[in-house]
Amino acid sequence: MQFTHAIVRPPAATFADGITSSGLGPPDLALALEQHDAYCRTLERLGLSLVRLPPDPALPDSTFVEDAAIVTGRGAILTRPGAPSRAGEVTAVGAALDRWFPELDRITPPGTVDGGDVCEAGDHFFIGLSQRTNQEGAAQLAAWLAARAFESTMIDIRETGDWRLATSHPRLATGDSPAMLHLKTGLSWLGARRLIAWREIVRHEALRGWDVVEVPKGEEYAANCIRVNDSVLVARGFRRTAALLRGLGHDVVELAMSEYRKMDGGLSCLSVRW
Ligand code: CIR
Repeated sequence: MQFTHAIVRPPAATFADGITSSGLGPPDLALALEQHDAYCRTLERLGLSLVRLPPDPALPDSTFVEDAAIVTGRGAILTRPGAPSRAGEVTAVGAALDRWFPELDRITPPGTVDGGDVCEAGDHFFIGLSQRTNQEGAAQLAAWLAARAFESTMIDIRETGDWRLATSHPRLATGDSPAMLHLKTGLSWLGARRLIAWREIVRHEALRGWDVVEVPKGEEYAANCIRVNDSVLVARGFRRTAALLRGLGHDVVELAMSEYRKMDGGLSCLSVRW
């Protein structure tokens, strides 16, 4: 769909206190703010009006607004983030969405869902079962989507998952690949039937029938890219991925993401788009 709006929230002074497993060291706040600013300007240049939430130092991960809500062309639902330290993030995102979506639904206990586990691909949604999104939350979301005539399939990315839906492919986080925090860490929609994915899930049965582009080895971080209207935003510094996408005809915009990567965040996490 054509996006017209996005919620964004700059990182707070406590950004470095957020959850991370990257081992890349603490983020530089000034640089993170600069990168956030460039991200916002790009969304505006692509035609989006921004709803800017103020930074909240009590919620160090709150710049990753994507995890707090799922917005579709047929309604919006607030999540229930899987990390307890992130539970409070939903309040401000919900208040911001209320103007456009007064009948906001929400994931309820014991369900948990992080927006980063929800990959919209037109009328189809891929839902990741992860350390953050549990079976109950995924089932609630699938029912909510079905009531709005969306289809969904689940992809289990838990290291110790039962792989019911992925009988013939290896577990994630083995070998030399990093672990997948959210489904969209390793899967993004590029428009029409095209997806980009980590090698580990390229052959997942939920992706059968889709045109799945494999992210070049060593450039896994770049799999978290976002299609925004007629462009695809890709993290800067992943030349093979950018060239691959350009070769497929995409208008690629590269954005510096180094400070967000240090906190396990990617391009999609920094906005809720509709
Ligand atoms: C977290 O671990 O929750 C944050 N530090 C990063 C969240 C990134 N969000 C996303 O991929 N949707």
